[in-house]
Amino acid sequence: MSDETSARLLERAERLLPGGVNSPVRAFRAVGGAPIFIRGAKGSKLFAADGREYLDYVGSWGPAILGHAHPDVVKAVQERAEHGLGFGAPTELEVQFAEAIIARYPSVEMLRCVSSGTEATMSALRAARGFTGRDVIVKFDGCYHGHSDGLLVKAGSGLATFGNPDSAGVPAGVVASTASLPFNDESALGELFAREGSRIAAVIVEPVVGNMGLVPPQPGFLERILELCRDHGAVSIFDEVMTGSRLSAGGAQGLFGMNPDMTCLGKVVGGGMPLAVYGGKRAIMECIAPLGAVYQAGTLSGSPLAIAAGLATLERLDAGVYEHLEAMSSRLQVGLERALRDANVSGVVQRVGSMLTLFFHRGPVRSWTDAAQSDRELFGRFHRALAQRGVYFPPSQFEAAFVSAAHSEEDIDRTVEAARAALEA
Ligand code: HOZ
Repeated sequence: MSDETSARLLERAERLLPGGVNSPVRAFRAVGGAPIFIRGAKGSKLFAADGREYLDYVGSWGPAILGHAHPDVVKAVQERAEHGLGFGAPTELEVQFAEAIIARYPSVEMLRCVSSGTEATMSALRAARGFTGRDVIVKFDGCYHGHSDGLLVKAGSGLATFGNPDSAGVPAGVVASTASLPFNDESALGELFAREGSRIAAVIVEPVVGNMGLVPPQPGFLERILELCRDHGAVSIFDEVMTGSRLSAGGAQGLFGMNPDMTCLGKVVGGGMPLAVYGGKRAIMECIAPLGAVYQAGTLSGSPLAIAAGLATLERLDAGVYEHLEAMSSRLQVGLERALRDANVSGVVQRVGSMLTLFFHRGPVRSWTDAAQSDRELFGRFHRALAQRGVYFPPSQFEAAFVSAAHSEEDIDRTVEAARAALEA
């Protein structure tokens, strides 16, 4: 649903920006609606341009784990801004940030800051190729790792939403060395390694997928990735841009007790600012310039404002916050499951920690093949009906919803009531 103010703004925007937006999923086309323009946000609430209020489960697509405009995060950015917005030179803050990440991610011995998740995954793969001297990278269908050329193969999320599994404008030669396999399929991975193991530079995976909707790994799947990489001298990369410091202080790898060779972080660790990280084993990271021959650079990398927001966020993510996130998210899951049952609608709610998806699919959804069978038409109707009732859910069947520390029991109960009415509408 869109209000008149948003409709007017969209008309202006569409003349100037492709689809009126700066990132495709925001256009709401996947749910047959029009985007709601946002004026501001506080805690669990978004305020639309027309003044309407929404309970938010997009959370800026993940970063707003403490809720929007958390006073300590805002204060940290304001205080930092007084001292200059960026210098293109090292700061003590970057060192503190690297220490904070390494303390939370034992698998990361050395890291580099970049400005977006796309940059992090793209650079991690370059490092892995430089380190191994090999070309082939392996990903999984429905996993999205940003929009760099070599990764736009069966990449879930926005691409899948638009029924466009691969992007135009990507040379065939670039994706020729990307293999995409079914997620959760250990035998397909084993067979590929048996055939091509000596050519594989890296396997990159979202350890808990957020970009085909929320799909958890089957027991043993991630372990098998790490084992095959180890046995064949390939680099294992966990793309924790969505899950990092959200599923636990140490991300999905902290939750599962795993030790990948490399990790990509973004969203939460940047506290809502443009900041992402790639890091991992020292021997791999020492391939990065100026220590090694793998080049990667960025004027805004390590922006002091972004680092200040990231540090302020990480410092507030204590055990109490994760307990609250779990309690609220589980309450939401149970409420949505009951609402589905009572409305006699076929659907499944998949959740890990504070990330969840209601699939209009009988479930379980274990792979992209499963996710793609969801009833997207029904999701679109559900989404529009929720928005009419003041609940802002991710505008695609293939995106995870995020609960924040600012969501209260009352927020969750209101959301469940809205979902109940939306399912019965
Ligand atoms: N890449 C995000 C979805 N997985 C969308 C980001 C945005 O539109 O801001």
